Amino acid sequence: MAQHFHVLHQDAGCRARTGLLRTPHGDIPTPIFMPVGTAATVKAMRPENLVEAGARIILANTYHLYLRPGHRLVEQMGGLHRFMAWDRPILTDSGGFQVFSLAELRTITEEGVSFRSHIDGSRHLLTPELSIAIQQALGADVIMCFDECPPAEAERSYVERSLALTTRWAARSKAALSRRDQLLFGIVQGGRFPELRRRSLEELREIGFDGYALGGLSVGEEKAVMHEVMDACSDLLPTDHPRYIMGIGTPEDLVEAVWHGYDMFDCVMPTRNARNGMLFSSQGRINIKRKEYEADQGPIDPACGCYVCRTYSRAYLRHLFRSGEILASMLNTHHNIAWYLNLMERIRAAIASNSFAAFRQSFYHQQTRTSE
Ligand code: PRF
Ligand code: ZN
Repeated sequence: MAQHFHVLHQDAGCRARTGLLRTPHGDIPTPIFMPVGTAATVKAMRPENLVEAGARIILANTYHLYLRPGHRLVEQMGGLHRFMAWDRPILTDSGGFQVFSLAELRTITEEGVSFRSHIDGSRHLLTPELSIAIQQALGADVIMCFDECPPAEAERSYVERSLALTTRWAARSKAALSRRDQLLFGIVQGGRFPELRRRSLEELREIGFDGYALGGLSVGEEKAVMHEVMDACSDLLPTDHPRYIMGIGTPEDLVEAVWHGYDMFDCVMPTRNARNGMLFSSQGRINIKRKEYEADQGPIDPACGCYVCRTYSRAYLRHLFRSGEILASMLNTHHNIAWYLNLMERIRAAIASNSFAAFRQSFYHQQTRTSE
């Protein structure tokens, strides 16, 4: 039994479970959603707003913080928690995804990935050892192995070689670890091929990690493929370790992933969409710039008890957004994060009462409204 994770309750009717993840900065109830704070800030949110919105753990990115302001500077400033004035848990991603989605002129070798910064064009070589050194300097509670995330359309032979490389990088990531207080998670790759996913997972379990993540999902594949991969890995994942799906997703994705037995999630969707005026509600998505909200005195979501819904009308939020006001991003982000975290709370309550399968059914019926 892993000391840092406990399953609290296994739903009697499906694979969903609640759990508790212990970290140096406190315990986290699972299933949990982690708002994304790429550059040591969840855009438009002060830490106290995050706490008010119910955030228990946030995610930050190795790739961005290494390039700017530099991990040694963050370390000198007392580490990431002190630097950004957030004293709850943080998870850092390894850079193994951002380097593929953002960097220019990438070359992958056994050693690592050499690339040019998307900020100033400077050349760098990111390796498993450097990724771990950066993540140790930043000092997050949970850190990730350095991996290769192949594109959704990559052919089988490529994915097969790629996952073998990811396994070797995972072993090097673990060997590079010198701090004992951080949890290290392995990342399962293998693309859309269930048998490659299983191979990747078996190889990672052989090495042994504090938690296991599914990478390479939500990169443009069909939903059915994503569900098939979640399903294929579910049985092979150790039940007494946390299971994290990286970079998902929509509220529907989260419900589906929990149903398959996964515990941790992150996605830019609630924060990024908020800045574009797309708001979540219990009746589906709302596009706040639409004319229909011009004189709407109601809150974004009558079923949401967040600060924004308690205080402001749709009419005011529409006005702020159309005027390009900074406050629009702040309030919209606050609501979307609170809404996502409230969804996770309702998910945990449903599991605790063995009624998650019913919750899932009624959730699909409710989320009917779509935004355009
Ligand atoms: N690897 C890493 N981070 C990630 C991903 C991945 O495959 C994804 C894919 N959805 C998001 N973030 N290291
Ligand atoms: Zn709200």
